[in-house]
This record gives sequence, C-alpha cells and structure tokens, in this order.
Amino acid sequence: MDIASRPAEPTDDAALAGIAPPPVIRREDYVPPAWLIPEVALDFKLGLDATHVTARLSVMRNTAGKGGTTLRLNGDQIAPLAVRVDGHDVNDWRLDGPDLLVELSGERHVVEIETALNPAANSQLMGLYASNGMLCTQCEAEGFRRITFFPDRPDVLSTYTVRMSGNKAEFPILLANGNCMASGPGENGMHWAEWHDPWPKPGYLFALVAGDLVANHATFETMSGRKVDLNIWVRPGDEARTEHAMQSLINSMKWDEKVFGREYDLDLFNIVAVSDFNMGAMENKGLNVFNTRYVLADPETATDADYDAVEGVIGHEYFHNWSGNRVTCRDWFQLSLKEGFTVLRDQMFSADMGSAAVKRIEDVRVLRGAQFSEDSGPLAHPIRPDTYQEISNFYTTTIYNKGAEVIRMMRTMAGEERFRKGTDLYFERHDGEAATCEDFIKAMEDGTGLDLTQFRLWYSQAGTPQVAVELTQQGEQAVLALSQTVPPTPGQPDKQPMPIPLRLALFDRHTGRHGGEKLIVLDKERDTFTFDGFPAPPVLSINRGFSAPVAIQYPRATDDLVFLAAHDDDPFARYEALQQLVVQHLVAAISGTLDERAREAGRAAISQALGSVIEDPALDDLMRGELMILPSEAYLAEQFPVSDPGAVHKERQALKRWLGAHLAEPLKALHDRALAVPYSRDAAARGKRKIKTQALVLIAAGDPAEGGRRAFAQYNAADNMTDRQGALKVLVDLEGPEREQALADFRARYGQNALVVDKWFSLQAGALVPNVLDHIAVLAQRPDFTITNPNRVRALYMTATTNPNAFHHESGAGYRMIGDLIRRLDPINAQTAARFVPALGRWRRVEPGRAGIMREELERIAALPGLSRDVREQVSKSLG
Ligand code: 0A1
Ligand code: ZN
Repeated sequence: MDIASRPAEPTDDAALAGIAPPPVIRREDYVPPAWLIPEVALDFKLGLDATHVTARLSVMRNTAGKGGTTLRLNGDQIAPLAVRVDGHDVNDWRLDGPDLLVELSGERHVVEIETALNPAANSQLMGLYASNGMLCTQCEAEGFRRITFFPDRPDVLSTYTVRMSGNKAEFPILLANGNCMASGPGENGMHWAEWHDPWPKPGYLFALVAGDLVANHATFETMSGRKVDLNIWVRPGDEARTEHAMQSLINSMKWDEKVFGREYDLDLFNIVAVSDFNMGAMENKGLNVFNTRYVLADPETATDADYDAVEGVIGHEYFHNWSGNRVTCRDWFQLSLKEGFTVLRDQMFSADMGSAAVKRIEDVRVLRGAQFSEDSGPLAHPIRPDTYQEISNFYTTTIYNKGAEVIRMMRTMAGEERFRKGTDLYFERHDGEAATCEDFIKAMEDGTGLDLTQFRLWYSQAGTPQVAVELTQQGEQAVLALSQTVPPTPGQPDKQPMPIPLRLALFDRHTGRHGGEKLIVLDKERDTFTFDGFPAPPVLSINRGFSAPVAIQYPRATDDLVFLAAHDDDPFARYEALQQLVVQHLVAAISGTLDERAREAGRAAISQALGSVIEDPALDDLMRGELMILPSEAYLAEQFPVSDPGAVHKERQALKRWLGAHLAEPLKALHDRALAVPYSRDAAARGKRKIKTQALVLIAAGDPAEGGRRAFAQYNAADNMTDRQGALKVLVDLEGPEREQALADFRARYGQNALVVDKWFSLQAGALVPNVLDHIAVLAQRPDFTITNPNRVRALYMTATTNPNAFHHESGAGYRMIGDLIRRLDPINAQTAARFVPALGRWRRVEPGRAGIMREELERIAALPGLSRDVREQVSKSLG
C-alpha cells in the first residue's frame, strides 16, 4: 500500500514531547510479547540519501503471551510504504503514534513491510546512518525501529537473513551479522551480498555496514579447534593503526576461554571502525561497530592510556558475545545484567594483561569520580532501575561501573573457583534466552552456595553506603565498630542495611606487618568485630582492594596514614592511604579550618609520603606514577554536601605548587631518569612515560619557568604521543610563546588525523588559563568544529565541563555555554546532548551563587518547545 493513500498520524515525538511529558516505563509492567518473530529476512537497496528496506517477518503467536489478534510493531520516524500479510497487500493496519498495528487472524503469518530511509539526514546516529561516506547502523537500545517496524524489545529473538545491494564503487564492502552466504555482481555497477546469522538475536544486535573499507586480517583457533577469520575494517590508510586492536581481540578470545570457559561461536568476527558514533562501541553479533578512537592506535598518535582503552573496549565488546548476546536481557531494566557483568569481565581481562594493581586503582578512580556523584545527585538510580522515560539515559556509570562492583563483591565473597561455578551455571541455564538480573543472582546462589537474599538489595537500592569506622582497644583485643547508612535517593527515602564485604588487615606498627588478611561482612546497621592478640593498638587497613563500593568514614591520625602509605602490602590500600592523607588535608583547607601550623604539618606529612613514593626502589614506575596523582576536584567536591568549586580548585592548586617547589630536586631527578629511557610498549618503558609526565606536572606547578622549559624540551624531543601530549598538557596551562608554538606544531603535524585533532581541541578546552572560555568560543567557530560529530563535541565541551576555569567560571558564562550547547545539539543528536545535562544537574551541590545560574540554565532548557525525550527526562529530574 502506498503511504499517500492513508493519512499518517504524527510520528514526530519531539513535537509531541513539547505538549505531553513522555510516558514512564515501569519494570513491574513487564508482559511477555504477544507475538514472536522466529525469522527475519531483510532486503536493503542501499544509497547514502535513499535506502529502501523490505522486511519479511515470520510471526508466530506466543503461547506464553496474552496477546490478542493485534501485532504491534514499533517504529520511530519511519512510515510504511507497503504492508503485506502472507503475500497480499492489506488494509488491515493502522498507525498508533509511531507504531504500526496489524490485525492478524491466525497463529502464524508472514508480514512484509517496506520503508524508505535517508541515512545522510540521520544526525541522531541511531538506526541506519551515513558516516564519512559509509553506511552503518546502531540499534541498541531502540534504533532498529528507525529501520523497519518491529517488536523492538530484547526478548524477541530471531534468526536474520540479510540481503543488500548497492553501487560497488561507493560501497565495495558489504557486511552484516553472521556469515556471508553469497555475493555477486549486479547491473549498472551494482553488487550484492547475502548474510545469515544462525544465532537468534534481538533487533538491538542487528548490524549492517557498507562502504569503502580495508581490513587487517588474522585468524584464531578456538579451544575446540574451530578456525575463526578476524577482520578489523577501517578507512583506507588506517590499516597500519589496527595492530594493537587485533592483538587485543586475539588476547580477549584466548582469555575468555581460559578464565570463563567461553568459546567463540561463528567462523567470522568483524569489527568496523566509524568516526561518527554516540558511544564507545557496540557488540552486534559477529559485527562489532566501534568508535574509531577505540580501534586506531600507533605510538605516534595514541597515548599509553589510549592503548589501554582500545584493549579494554575490544575486550568488552568481545566478551558481550556471551554476556549479552548468547544470554541477553529480558527488558531494558536488566541492562546491568549484561553491562555490569561485561565491565567486570573487561576489568579482569585488562588486569591480567597488565598491572592488576594499577588497573584496580584506575577503575576505582572512575567509580568515585563519576559514579559516586551520580549516586548522590538527582539522577541516582539503582543498578536495576524501576522506571525510565528514555532508555538511552540509562547507559550510566551506575549501570556499568557500580554494576561491575556488585558482581565483583559476589566474587570476593564466593572466591574465584565458586564464582566460576556460578557463571558456568548462569551461561548453561540461560544460553539462548533473554534473562533477568534475578536469574543471574539465582545462578550465583546455586553455583556458589552463597545465600544472596539480603544481597539483592544492591540491585534495588540506589545511593553509596557510608560506613563509619571506629577502632578501639580492650585489653589485648582490637575492637572494630562499624555502622552503615545508605543515603536517601530520589524515590527512595528509606533504605535497609546491605551486606558489605570488607577485606581488612591489622598491622603491627613496630614490625610493619600483619597476621593475614580477613574478610568480614557488615550486614547490619551496626556491628562489632573483635580481634585477639593485639597488646598494642594496631593500624587498620580496611576495604582493601576496594572490596565494596562504599565510602569509608574514618577520620584518622596522619601518622597512621603515613604508615600505611609506606607499609601497606595491598597496593590499593597503599594508594588509598596517600589519597586520604591529601583529602583530609584539603578538606580542612577548603573548609577554612586549618591554621598555619596545621597547614604546615599537613603539607609536611604529604610531602614526606610523596617523597618516599618518588624514591621507593621497590615500586614499579606504573604504580609510582599512579600514586603521584592527587585526588581530583570532582572527588574532593564529593566530600562536601555543598562546595565552592573555586575554593576546591584554589586549595588543590596551592598544594600542588607547594609540593612541586618542596620536592623540586627529587622530581627533577625523576624526570631526568625517565627521559633517558627509549620508547617501547613494555611495562617498564610505559612506567617511565607515566612518571615523566607526573613529575613534569608537579615541577611546573612549583616552578612554571622550569616546568615550561622541560615541557617544551620534552614536547620537541618526543617520539610518541604519550610524551608529546603529556608535555603539551603542561604547556597549555602556562603563559608564554612556547604554548602557542607547541599548539601550532601539534596541529600542523597531525591536522589530518581526526582523533589527534580531537586531542588538540580537548587540550585547549581543558587549559587552566583565565580566558579559556574565550578560547573555547573561538574554537567552536572553526570549520573543523563539527557539531554533528560526537567525538569533536565531547573533545571541546565535555572537557570544558571538567575545567574549573571554564565550566565553573564565576561569571556563570561556562554554565551558559553548556546550556546553549544542549539547546543547539538536542535537535541534532539528542543522546549526546542529554549527556551534558548531569554537569548542570549537580547544582544543589554547588555554592548558592553559581547554583542559581546552573538552575536557570536548566530552566531555560526545560522551557524549550519540542525537546527530545532524552534531554527532557534529564532536565526535569535535575530540577525536580
Ligand atoms: N552495548 C554497548 C553500548 C552502546 C549502547 C548504546 C549505543 O547507542 C548509541 C551504542 C553502544 C556497550 O556496552 O559497549
Ligand atoms: Zn557493554
């Protein structure tokens, strides 16, 4: 049927959103699908600005469902050109908002629908879109409905056959999920390919890519002897930068066999790198689509941190093949089932590939920097939410990183072996199914023997538990009194105590040793634990390895922290002692409660501890570099119910300056020592590069002239991006001709490389110079600032939200800049726009002068007609 013959109802939900608030979706309302779609055949006639899609759905009434005769197929910004049932054009269909409803009388039918798409006009980057002359798809969470009408929910699993045809010169490579079954030439320069994926999957895992691509090819033999072809597809010219991604993929495949017993299940594994992408990457079955920044790396253009990120994301997407694809989610409330588990798996993988200690510290830094503040703000939600308006807003650090911590706690309580029994059972029970978090917990209980009844609260309660610690002495006993509170969060005023596993050790302060680590579980509001055999009060090391994602409240003597910073044999606890030493000092300084004597004493203790870190021959340099990083301003701000970003910044900078000046000699010696080591990718050389930049940061804080000289020399001598970016990061904060010279050189050297140009934008947006807001305004006017490219937008503006001189500028101009950005970006790319709202949403935690302006910006956004569901949900929750 022709669309013109039937008046379409308004499908523009952006316009509708201005009138009515978007509906709230509730977890408790879950009903099984009324119809199943065992098989899907898709036919694409490809074109950048006109693609024609024919979808053939074999539909079958679900005996488990309670549906009637109406088949509801979701759509979004599409219209049906034709609807056929069992081969016949039918009139028995209607539109209900964006959805298509078809009346069906029997048990099984074949429904055929035609749609027309304009990928080049798809700036939302959801569904089928054009990027850099190629076509690609993004379907998670609800993008498949932008391609064709479909029950776009993760519990409808189908096998897919995909045929596509297009101009061979324009799209020489045609890819979809699974295996290529046939391909051939067509008329007038066309060609075609047919793909089949034998594994049933939900629509969100569908993918198609067409374009001018070249592959780095390798093979992998699985543990049962299956040979798998591996391809990493990139734009011609980028092949040389895919080696690290390929090695990471091979390592991931081996690792998942060894550690989780999971084998790959197709003969082909394709990865495609695209430069316009809303997120990091996507685990589509057999055809992962990646943001270029998590694929491309060579020493000249990628830092060591970039290399680590590539390894981690390649691992993450690969591991989804089991935790996500073979076992998927019943509904989107279960998102953490796949994401939390897969993050834990990628964290374990990266830990095994490099330094486990450093990896743990980095992961905790992300958690405490980002997740803790989400958990204490207006957007706090449990790892298994109860409601949402727009699911894209729930790809959060809570679902991902706290989700991983929750499963990590189960592993800590069960031990590695029993944990493996639990995951084996989970995969065995639910292979091929769409499962729930409850299914996971149950498999864990049955596999490990743990009783997780109370532990389930970690899935339902939001907020970071606060654990207050007191250690006293009774005769020869050390008495540990612990109490927990879980703070109220939106919609959850009252909380119940949760089981909190804490690894701890009690150190003899004379020998510097402890008698073995213990694991205790605090599962009541308060509890006491006694330890025999301590004639003298021991020094407590608690939450070692960050065994629970909680905030420990334990104000303690500086001496104890200095002791642990020097002696703790748990690397995380050692880091933590140093951090706490700095946090305690800075919190007092920021609150204005430090007199001069206390300030001097505090600084002296920190400098003593940091001095021994710089000199300690037993430390490897990667760890040394990690220990030299001061707590972030975000984490410091978290320590206050309401804070003044200006004061936080000022005090942290003052300490940095003081330390830089006071430790100038050892820092310069460290920098010199590190400079002498040539580039290599091994851990020792990476460690040297890490301390090189950390030393430089502190030297420049203490003596800008000396720091500037060293940074400029390091910049010019650099033969790799880690050293070059590290030096430039220091130079951009300084006044002087070297700053402009180095920035110009950087741009001239790498102007053709989009990922490095992103760095160039980001370095300037993050610069701690007084007029950084003017610089950002100028950068935003450049022709190479493309608002349609999420990487570029994030490079400039997301970096600006972390810069106290930009975002938190006293005038409020930084808040206005981000408000303007959200309003401008929302109609172009709602998902990316919504990601900027939480920065403004923290207004209640900021001093009243700034808070008022932040709130005003949110109100100005809220007043805009036609806001997307994404931004509307975030803004209304932030104001509510
Ligand atoms: N499942 C992916 C994340 C992802 C989610 C939504 C996207 O839409 C733009 C893209 C990717 C992962 O965890 O890697
Ligand atoms: Zn994921």
